[in-house]
Amino acid sequence: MSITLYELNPTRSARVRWTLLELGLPFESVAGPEVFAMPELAEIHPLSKLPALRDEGRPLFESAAICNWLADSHPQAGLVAPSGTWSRALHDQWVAFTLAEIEAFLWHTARNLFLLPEAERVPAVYPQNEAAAKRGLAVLDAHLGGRDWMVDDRFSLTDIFVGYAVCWAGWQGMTGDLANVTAYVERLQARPLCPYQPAA
Ligand SMILES: N[C@@H](CCC(=O)N[C@@H](CS)C(=O)NCC(=O)O)C(=O)O
Repeated sequence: MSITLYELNPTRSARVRWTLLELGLPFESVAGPEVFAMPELAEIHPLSKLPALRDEGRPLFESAAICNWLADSHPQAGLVAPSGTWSRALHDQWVAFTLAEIEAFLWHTARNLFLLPEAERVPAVYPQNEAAAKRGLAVLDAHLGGRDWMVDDRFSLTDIFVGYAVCWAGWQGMTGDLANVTAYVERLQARPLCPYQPAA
């Protein structure tokens, strides 16, 4: 078995790192800012983004696709419910919700904060994106009232996935008034294999 993860902390590659660690899978890490310029990354990801993975030589990109593949192909670990179950539908629901209703807005702000050339940045999008991300975060806060974890009230891949976006929002100072989300982040970061950093 051979798995190579192209990564850079604290990008979304942290989701894949945590999934691999929870599954107990050995992997080679190709890490650092220089990864973005590597031809071998461009051979996996058409936009040379992270994370990217090779599994037995096969290329895969997008954190959701990679994490689902790793958990699905090691079902004995029970990290995600099998396809065709209601629990899996809920996992898919929260992954899609996180990407569409929270992470897209965090990413749009990040692009305008430091990725785009200065002349192309539009600071006017920050408050709009923050308001939109907070609507999604409020949904998670309500869902987490009275439960510790996102699906079936047990830690799963859903928490690795959703947890990254919630931590990212925390790094941006957006979660201070959300008590359930704040407690959830503390639970996530208390897990021994969690690679998500506490907010500065
Ligand atoms: N939807 C993708 C996001 C990929 C992505 O945008 N990754 C960022 C790091 S978090 C990146 O590689 N940025 C470099 C760039 O945009 O050129 C995923 O979840 O894997």
